[in-house]
Amino acid sequence: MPPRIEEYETVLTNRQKQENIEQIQEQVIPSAPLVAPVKKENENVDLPIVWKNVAIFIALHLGALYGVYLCFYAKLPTLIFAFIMYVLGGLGITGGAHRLWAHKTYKAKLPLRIFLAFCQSVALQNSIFEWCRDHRVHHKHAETNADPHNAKRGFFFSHMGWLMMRKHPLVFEKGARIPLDDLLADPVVYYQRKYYKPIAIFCCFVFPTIAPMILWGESFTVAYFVPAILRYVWTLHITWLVNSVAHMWGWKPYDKRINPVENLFVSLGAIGEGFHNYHHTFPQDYATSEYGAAYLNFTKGFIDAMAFIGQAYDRNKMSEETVLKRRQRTGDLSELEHREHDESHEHDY
Ligand code: ST9
Ligand code: ZN
Ligand code: ZN
Repeated sequence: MPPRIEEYETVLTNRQKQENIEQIQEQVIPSAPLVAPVKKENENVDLPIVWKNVAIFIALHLGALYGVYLCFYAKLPTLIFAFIMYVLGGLGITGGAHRLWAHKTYKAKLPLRIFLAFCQSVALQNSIFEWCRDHRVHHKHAETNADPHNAKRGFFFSHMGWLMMRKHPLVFEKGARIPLDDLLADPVVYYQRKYYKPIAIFCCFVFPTIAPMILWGESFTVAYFVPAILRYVWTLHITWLVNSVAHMWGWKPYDKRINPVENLFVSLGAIGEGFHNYHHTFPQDYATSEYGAAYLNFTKGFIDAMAFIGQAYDRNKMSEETVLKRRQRTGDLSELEHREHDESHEHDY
């Protein structure tokens, strides 16, 4: 039986409604997809800027500039103390958050873990837990949008821009699959995370300010702006260089297919963390480098000294043979060929 005239009308009105909706969608959002988009690993999405963080970083940098000026008026012990705080904060990041907790390249006894957690708090770079969570996602998904500081998004983003905007949805999605139970199983990591704000404010700002005032009578202004603010901003930039410069400019002797590079300048500042091509190739190596403490790797020297007094143990090191095989398989061999003719070089591959 043919459909009645009212049924035709209903069908027509529905069709018109659908066409209207599509027309409106095209006008309002010209390229609006009618189905949910599939997120690709390197697809860019606009993420909101976190203006509060922008303001904090501007204030910190202005304070650091004032700190540079005040260096000329600081007492010598204050300058030495500021340098020591930089190295301690650095060790908390390199020997603690990075090599001990994020990559489990060696084991440490409780006193050393407490010391490293104090140092990591001096550096104020988020709690050990949060630092390691971002860093593990960085290694697993390097140079994709799931990498919190994806170097493919440019120098500024990978250096510090990523801390001034919301994270890409893929960071949460892929990050949720990264195992982190081992971190919270360590009471040092657990309690540092639980009381992170007061701990970090005390270690990064209060302690470096009051110690020079009490111990050798430094003025509040100099103590606050030099060993606290200037030293903090300096340590941040040195750390960030590993994510920016050491993902862009340098050599790739171990794996030429990846972005991370060996950069001696970064290694010098980051007390041994600029051997980034090696580190991304062999993340389980406690030295994060083929080379020892004498070769711009202060952190390795520190861990070895801790092993000597029984505080560190089970240090993982790649064998020379494994490293050489990997270099031959995936490394940039142009450097190897060059070295074959250089008889004075330490490493004869
Ligand atoms: C800083 C860190 O500077 C620097 C790290 C550098 C790393 C370098 C590594 C290089 C190797 C080592 C070399 C060391 C050399 C050292 C040399 C020293 C001399 N996975 O983050 P939220 C979830 S910090 C899974 O707020 P938004 C999670 O549920 C400087 N899930 O995202 C989380 O909740 P909760 C001081 C994840 O809202 C929730 O999402 N700090 C992951 O997009 C929300 O997380 C700052 O400047 C993940 N990876 O905000 C800014 N991530 O935490 C601090 C998140 O409760 N950060 N989730 O579990 C912020 O303000 C915000 O994170 C944001 C993003 C605005 C950046
Ligand atoms: Zn790492
Ligand atoms: Zn990296």
